[in-house]
Amino acid sequence: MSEAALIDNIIPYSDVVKRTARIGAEISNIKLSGDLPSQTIAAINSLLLVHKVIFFRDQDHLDDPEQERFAIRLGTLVPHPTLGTTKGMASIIELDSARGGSRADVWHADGTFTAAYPKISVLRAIVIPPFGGDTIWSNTAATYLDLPLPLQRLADELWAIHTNAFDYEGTARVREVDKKHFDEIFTRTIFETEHPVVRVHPETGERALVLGDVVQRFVDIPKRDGQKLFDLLQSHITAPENTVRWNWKEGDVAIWDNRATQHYAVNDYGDQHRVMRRATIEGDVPVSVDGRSSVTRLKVTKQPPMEVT
Ligand SMILES: O=C(O)CCC(=O)C(=O)O
Ligand SMILES: [Fe+2]
Repeated sequence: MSEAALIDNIIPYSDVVKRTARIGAEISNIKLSGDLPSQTIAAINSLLLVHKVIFFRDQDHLDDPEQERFAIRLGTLVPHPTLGTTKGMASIIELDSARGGSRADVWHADGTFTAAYPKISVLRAIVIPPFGGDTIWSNTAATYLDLPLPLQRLADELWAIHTNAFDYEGTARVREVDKKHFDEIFTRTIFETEHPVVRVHPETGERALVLGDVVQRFVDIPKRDGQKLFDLLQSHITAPENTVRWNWKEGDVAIWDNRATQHYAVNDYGDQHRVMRRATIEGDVPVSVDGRSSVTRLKVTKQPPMEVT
């Protein structure tokens, strides 16, 4: 049976509504849980591979344990490499706007400063402000396909170094509380990882760009040329035609294929309260077009701050 037929048997086409031509679909009439039949999980995975990010409204029945019971059906849960997890959970992190490090207003795929970065993230809206606070995703496989052939060839050959100690203040709207969180928690261990700029997706075989604001530089390319190349390629990723924007309601769940997307949480809700919880699924080490794998070059845990006497 083809994948399309599989989906239609389990999740009717009428319950899948595309949000844009290139990325995003809303799926209705499914109650996410750890108890879904395996055919439904397989259909969700197929929809994810096609649409890159899928949205489910009205999932208010989920709590943290049930979010993880569902997420674990898609793979192995992993803690965040520096943030750890919410107490008692295998992977869930909480992003609470009142606290530092909660505003992901940089273009990124999750955890690309590590080699085997997550393959899927499952994000649940807990508290949503009356205005603002949307999230935008881009399809990095469609972006690659849409590049002119000579730029595809150039990208195929490039490698980039991703680090969590990136230029955060130069990229995002950073509050004092965010800076403190970045210095003391997010970068408590500093990673530098070399990824191919084009990875071959392990399930679909598609070529997808691996970039984002955590890129520090390209391998063997001087800084100034590298910045221009980065701006050129990243600007195709963030082109509106390659993106979908989701206006959250409390109880919504978004699931994205982190191997073929980037995302950006729009920081336009001021001091209003916004809380999200994310479960994360382990990924595999990216492989380039010519069959080489990503490598972590640096992993250093900072010394605890010196005590002032
Ligand atoms: O707050 C959001 O909408 C997205 C946050 C984010 O980047 C993530 O959960 O990976
Ligand atoms: Fe993220």
